[in-house]
Amino acid sequence: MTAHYQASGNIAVITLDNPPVNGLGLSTRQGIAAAMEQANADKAITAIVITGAGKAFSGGADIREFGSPKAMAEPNLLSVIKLLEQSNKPVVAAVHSVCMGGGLELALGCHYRVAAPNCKVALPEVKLGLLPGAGGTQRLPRVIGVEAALNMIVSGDTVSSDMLAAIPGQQLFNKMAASADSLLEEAKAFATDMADVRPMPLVRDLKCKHPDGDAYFQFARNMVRGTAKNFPAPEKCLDAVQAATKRKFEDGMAFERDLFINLMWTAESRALRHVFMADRAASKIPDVPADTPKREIKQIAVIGAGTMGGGISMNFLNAGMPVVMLETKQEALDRGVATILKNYESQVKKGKLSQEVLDQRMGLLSTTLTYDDLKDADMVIEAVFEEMNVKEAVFKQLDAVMKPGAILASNTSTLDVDQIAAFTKRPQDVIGTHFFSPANVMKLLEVVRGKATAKDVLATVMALGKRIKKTSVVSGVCDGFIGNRMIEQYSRQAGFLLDEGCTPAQVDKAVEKFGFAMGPFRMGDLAGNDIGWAIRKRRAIDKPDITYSKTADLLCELGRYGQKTGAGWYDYAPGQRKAIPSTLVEDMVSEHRAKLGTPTRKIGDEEIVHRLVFSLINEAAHILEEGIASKASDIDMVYLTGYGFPLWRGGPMRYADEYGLFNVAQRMQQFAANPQDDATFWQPAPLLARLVAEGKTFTG
Ligand code: T1G
Repeated sequence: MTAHYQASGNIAVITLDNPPVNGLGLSTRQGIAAAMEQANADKAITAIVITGAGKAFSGGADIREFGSPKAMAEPNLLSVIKLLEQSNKPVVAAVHSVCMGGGLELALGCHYRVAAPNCKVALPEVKLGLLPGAGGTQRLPRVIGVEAALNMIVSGDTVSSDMLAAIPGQQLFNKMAASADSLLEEAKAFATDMADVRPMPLVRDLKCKHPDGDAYFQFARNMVRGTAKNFPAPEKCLDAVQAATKRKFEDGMAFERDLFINLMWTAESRALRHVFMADRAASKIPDVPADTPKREIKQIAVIGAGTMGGGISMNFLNAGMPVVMLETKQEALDRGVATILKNYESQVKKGKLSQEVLDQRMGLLSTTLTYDDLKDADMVIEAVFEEMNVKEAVFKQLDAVMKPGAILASNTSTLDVDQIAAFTKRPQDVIGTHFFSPANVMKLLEVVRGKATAKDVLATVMALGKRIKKTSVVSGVCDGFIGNRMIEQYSRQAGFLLDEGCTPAQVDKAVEKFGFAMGPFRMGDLAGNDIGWAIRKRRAIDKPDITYSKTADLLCELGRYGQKTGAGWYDYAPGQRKAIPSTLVEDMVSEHRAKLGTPTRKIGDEEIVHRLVFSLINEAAHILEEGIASKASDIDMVYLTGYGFPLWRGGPMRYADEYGLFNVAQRMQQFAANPQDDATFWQPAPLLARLVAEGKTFTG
């Protein structure tokens, strides 16, 4: 079992030992129960200390068991906590490093708690679409007060043990140890002092009141409702804490349990738990072991000081890494540096950055017009014009000057990284690092692995992505990698919907109601409609059989590239970003429809959303089949962090599973029957068809 027992004099020490964070899985719970029985049966034992091995006291319930029979199997966490409270010898929790979720609830079931300084304490269940389900909503308010407890539980935020110990009148920590190193000895000494104290204090016996309960909770409820409209858990957290102030302890516990079990089965919680695991799984690459040696990256070079080059540079400056930025003209360099400085200065004005940190970051930035100055850089990222001949010229120069072992990365958003690698004599050192604009803000980083890319280069870049706080997802080489290849189909469907009778605003509204941050037409106006125009022109040569609505080309022919030209699918007041439906565009679309001579019809939101979202899903199934993405959860992370897919739906693949793959395939067949749509595209991808036939899911 993953909890060990050791008698130390008259003190029994129970050590949770379930790496990596002592999750309270079934074997750990069984271990604690057995140890409690042994300690209580041993007459020589006068008190009990519970602590955690490794880097945590406990990170809470074992998330890996959720949805499996183990999660609720006895002894469940409530039963274990009851054993602590009913022990005939005092139980002292020795808390260090991480004490979260069920881990904190376990500690709250002990008679006493001794904490090391700087321990991360939280009830983060709300971030998983849950609420503390083992007494946290009933016990925490009793030891730190209703308001402090409500803030922690509704936000899921982490608070340090020192901060909590400083709350006036708190009874969460009975003693603060001098350090994590002395914690166990100090806890054992404290246990010895408490061994004969009776009655043994129980948190459940403490009063839980708020002087202006109803008014306070009404205010809090209004606040929670305003910020969590698509997430049911926060308001349930509030209901549970309010119950702690109104009901007897046992009734409050029963109420909490009901709320917890109901939340466990919500689609939102399933989605958020999926995202928690998906986020961590993205860094696991099937054929690149976690202990693959990494190259040392200290100095970064960036080619291009434009929007992307500047944004990319900021990521590394923010991480305290020196960057040398190269351009072909001094005024381009000056403009790039000025933009970076302006970005930092606006953060200083908002109080998000100190002047000192601004100066430190700008001090790390240098510029040059000559490639020779890059010879000491450990990694270079090219962010020049998206034309292969320009990439060729740049990579040939880089190949000539960069030191051996340097990593050569391209920020290309769709071009063939294998072809770029072939411009050099070191294809094994070439990789794609596709940042998303604005590169210093967007979390997603597509790490494009070429056929020749060395495993240590891939491991190095993935670790660097983590260092600059990106969500890095590995993609193989194909046109558009993962995200843009899928958004291509999504955009095609958006165009077809215009041809069939929708307006841009109608499509955007439906998609934004579904939860996307921005609909396809508003997104086009933001990113620039000319980008898609250039890609379609290139594709017309490479893949002439792909059909599109002509509306997007007609729009660009009018010079309506979007916000950057003051008009796109929408009109914009000068200097404003508010999208105003454009009669000119709607007339243009109507005239285009008339020329097509095809019947137009009223299309409902459900069809709009599912034609767009299912097009992502079908293309994603092809991407998985081709091995461009190694797992469905990676595709979810791409869409959640790079394309504004609604978090509470867990990503397109999780959404497909929630909707039911059989239903997705059925709906796709109906779309295929639409003569104005692309019947070939709507044939279910072989992987999707196989999963439907086998009754399986994308995300397990
Ligand atoms: N269960 C199982 N595995 C967990 C885990 C957990 N609770 N927490 C983390 N891991 C794994 C994680 O998947 C990763 O695995 C490794 O640990 C390192 O994580 C009844 C029901 C604890 C602050 O929500 O916030 O208790 O990828 O990369 O940055 O009310 O993990 O190495 O294989 O994040 O040092 C409530 C969630 C559960 C805590 C550590 N608890 N975890 O951060 O490492 S619900 C949580 C975290 C609950 C009760 C309810 C963080 C961390 P791998 P990491 P880290």
